[in-house]
Amino acid sequence: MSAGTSRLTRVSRAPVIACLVIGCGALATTTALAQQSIVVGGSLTVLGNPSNAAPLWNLVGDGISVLAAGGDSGSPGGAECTPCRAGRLIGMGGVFAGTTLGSGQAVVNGALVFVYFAGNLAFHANPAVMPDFDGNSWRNVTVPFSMGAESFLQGYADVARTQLLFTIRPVIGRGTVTLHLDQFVTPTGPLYDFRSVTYTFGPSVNVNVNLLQKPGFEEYTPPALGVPGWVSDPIRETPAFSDSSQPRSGANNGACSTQDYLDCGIYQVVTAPSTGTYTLTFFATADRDGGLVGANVNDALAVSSPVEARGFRNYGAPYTMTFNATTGDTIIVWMYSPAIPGYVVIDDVSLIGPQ
Ligand SMILES: [Ca+2]
Repeated sequence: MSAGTSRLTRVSRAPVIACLVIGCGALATTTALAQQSIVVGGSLTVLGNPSNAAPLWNLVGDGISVLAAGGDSGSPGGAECTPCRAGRLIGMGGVFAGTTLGSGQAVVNGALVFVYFAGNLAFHANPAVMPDFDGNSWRNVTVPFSMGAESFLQGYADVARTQLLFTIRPVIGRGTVTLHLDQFVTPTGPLYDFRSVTYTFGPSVNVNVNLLQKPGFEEYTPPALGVPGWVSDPIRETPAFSDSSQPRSGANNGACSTQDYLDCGIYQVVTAPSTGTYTLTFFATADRDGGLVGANVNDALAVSSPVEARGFRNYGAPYTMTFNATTGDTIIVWMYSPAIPGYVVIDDVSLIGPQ
C-alpha cells in the first residue's frame, strides 16, 4: 500500500463512474475519492498573452496523473511584465482556479477517464527582479515555487461540475517557475515582453520561498484578517487583527491588543511541501511579558519563543526557530498574547524550507 493509498478517505456521494476513477473492485459505489497528493512531476504553462491565454498543464503525483487544458486564463507569474524594464520587481506566483482549470484526461489509481476540473492551483513564489539587458533576443528568469496550502483539485464527470469523481486536497509540491521574455531595444531603452511562463514540478534548486501568505500584513485593510493568510484564533477571548500602528516594514502589522484580562492569538496554516528542517522567523515586540511565537506540526507543539517586552514598535532582532516536518504535515505558525492588559505585535514573518 502506497503512502497515498493509506490516506484515502471516502467522503461524499458521487455517481457510479467514480468507480472508474478510483479503480475499485466492485462496479457499484456511491462514494468519491478524497486524498492529498504529492506532485512529483509535470508542469503548467501559459503561452502568449497572459491575460487571455489558457494554461496547459499536467501533473504526476501520488495516486494521480492528469493531462489538461484550461478553459480561461488564470493569474500567471510575469503577467504584468508587458512590457517591462530591467530592475522592475515582477510577481512570479500564480493562481489558477475554478473553470480556469478546464478539462482533460485523468488517471487516478490506474483508471483513465475524461474529467472536467475545478479547484485551485496556487503557486507561491517570491517576486523576481528583471535582469539587466544582455544583448540577446530573449531572457529567462527562474525562481523556486511551492504549492500553497489552499491548493486542491477536483474532477467531475460533467461539464456543469455536479457529479464529483474525486478531490485531491491539498495538492502538495514544489519546483521552479521560469518566465520566458523577449528582449528588444526601443528608442527609450531595452524592454522585456512576456512570451510564456512555466511552473515545473520537481526539486527546486533554491528553497528560499516564504511559505506564508501575507507575511507582512500589507494585503489587509486593518483590522481585517483572513485566508489565505492569517486567522484570529477563535478559542481566545479577544480577536487578533491587522493594524497600522506598529509596522516594522510597509504600513501594516499583526496585533493582539487589549485593555482587559483577555488572551488572544493569531495563526496561519501551511502544508509542508516536502520533508526536512524548516526555519521560522518572527519579528515581534510587546509591552509586557507572556507573549509567545512558535509553530505546531500536526497539532503538537514544535517550537516556541517568548516575546520580550521591547516596547512600542521596537522590534529589534528577529525570533528565529527551526523544526522538522514531513511532506503533507500541517504546520501552524502562531502568535499568542496572554490574558494581561497590553499588546503583542508581529510583522515580516517567514517560514522557509525545508533544508
Ligand atoms: Ca508590514
